[in-house]
Amino acid sequence: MSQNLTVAVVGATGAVGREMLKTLHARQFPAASIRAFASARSAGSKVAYGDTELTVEELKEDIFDGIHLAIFSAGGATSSKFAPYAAHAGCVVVDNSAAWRMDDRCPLVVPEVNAHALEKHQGIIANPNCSTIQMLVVLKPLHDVAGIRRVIVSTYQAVSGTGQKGIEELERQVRDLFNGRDPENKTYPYRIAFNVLPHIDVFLENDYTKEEMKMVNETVKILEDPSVRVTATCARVPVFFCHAESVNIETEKKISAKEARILLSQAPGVKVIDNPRELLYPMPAYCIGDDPTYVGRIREDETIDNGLNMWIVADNVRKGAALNAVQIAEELIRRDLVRVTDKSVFM
Ligand code: 25A
Ligand code: L14
Repeated sequence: MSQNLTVAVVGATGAVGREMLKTLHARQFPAASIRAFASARSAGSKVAYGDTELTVEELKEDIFDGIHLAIFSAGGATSSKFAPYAAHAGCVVVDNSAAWRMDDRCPLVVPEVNAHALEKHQGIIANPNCSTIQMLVVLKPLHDVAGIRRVIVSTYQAVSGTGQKGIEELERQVRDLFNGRDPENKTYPYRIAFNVLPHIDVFLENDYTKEEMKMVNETVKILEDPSVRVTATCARVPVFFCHAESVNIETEKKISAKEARILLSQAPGVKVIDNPRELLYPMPAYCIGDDPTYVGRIREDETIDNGLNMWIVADNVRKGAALNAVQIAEELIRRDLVRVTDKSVFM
């Protein structure tokens, strides 16, 4: 089957969509044909796929016949509207937006953590939030041996999390400030250049942001363990690529910092950079374009019996979005799951 696959990237002109095309090409994804879709305003423009260029087509309800697999990163509204048409046409969707993540019909998957959840898919598979993905790649091996009871996380998130328009906002504001011009706020409510915003996505009834509650709810769904309690503060920092996270965990069983370092150095998708004496720790500026999730600053929390602190960094556009989605697609092929059995589930 895989030799004859036609694959669509929806939102191909965006920051994540372009990275998806790069990732599919670099990993020699087994597709016979790749097609690029975006909104009407980009139709006819070109996007790079290896040494070749694809002409961007307009996304419409009826384009999914003959497409076997579609990877979406075009925002929640686009996914809500178009993913059901894809599934109805027998096309399996891997969706990067928040639209389907908490839907019981949709597996929410980090391949290193819960690839088995793909077996029950019904046509739409959700890619988790970028901050959740990198945290769980590191926490899963610790949870398996020590049983995580509580997580306190603070994030330092790059502007590329908001897509191309976030990248352009930081660039423009830095240029304006150096040229003595008043920077305009188009994408964020306040200036992001030389500032930190304790605000990502919208505020909810409970005064948390939606981004913070995604980390809480998605963690429970992915670990399949409602006993894991998470509390989060998500902040936007003036960094272009890579999210950083300060993570504190309390565990059922004691695990020393040394044991955690050994365990994590063998974990899939994780790279430990942790040598305080040599000033070695992960940082956003040095992780751009990399596949692994980096962890360092691992140390015991001296205020409780069983606790650890750590610092986690990953490229949000790669592992946080494009790479994780492509890994899901690869896993679907490996398990022979690129097919929709009940085409009316989402219609
Ligand atoms: O709605 P949400 O869920 O809040 O999500 C908002 C946005 O966040 C990004 C993504 O923006 C998303 O749209 N995003 C989501 N998850 C992310 C994650 N995990 C994430 N970003 C990082 N990490 P984006 O800019 O990356 O991509 C948006 C893509 O969606 C297409 N699109 C929008 N509405 C659509 C649609 N496609 C089909 N139907 C619709 N109704 C959108 O295409 C884009 O591909 P477009 O044509 O509307 O916009 C093209 C714009 O992209 C920029 N651009 C393109 N190429 C380049 C470029 N800029 C610089 N260099 C280039 N080579 C331009 O800004 C252009 O306007
Ligand atoms: O995937 O950083 O739910 O602005 C939505 C907004 C990811 C990050 C998601 C941001 C996101 C995001």
